[in-house]
Amino acid sequence: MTLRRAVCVNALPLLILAAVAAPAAAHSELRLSVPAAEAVLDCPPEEIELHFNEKAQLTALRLHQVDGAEIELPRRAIREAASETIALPPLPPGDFRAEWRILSPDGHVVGGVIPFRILGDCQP
Ligand SMILES: [Cu+2]
Repeated sequence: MTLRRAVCVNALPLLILAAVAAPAAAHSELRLSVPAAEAVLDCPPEEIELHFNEKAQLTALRLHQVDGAEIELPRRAIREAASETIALPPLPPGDFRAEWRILSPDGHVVGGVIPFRILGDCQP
């Protein structure tokens, strides 16, 4: 009896924490990207990989050269997937920002920016 009461009292703060954390944990998030945010690359990447914590729809991905034009990316079908790999055209050295947006299964839109730098063109 005493033991059971102690367990219940200890479980209460955990339950409150879980209730507070639930809304934030409900929507999808970016777990990993390649290139990573703030990456400094010797050579231009040939693709961008986005890995999410669950299946989500990548509804937008835009790539800009900082102080430059938007770089056109290949068209792709929007699907539900835990990761996406997007082929890139040849990129020059410089600073870039990849802006992504996903639609979570819970209906929330989540987005972010991955800034990265390319140092060289690595042409033979
Ligand atoms: Cu959500």
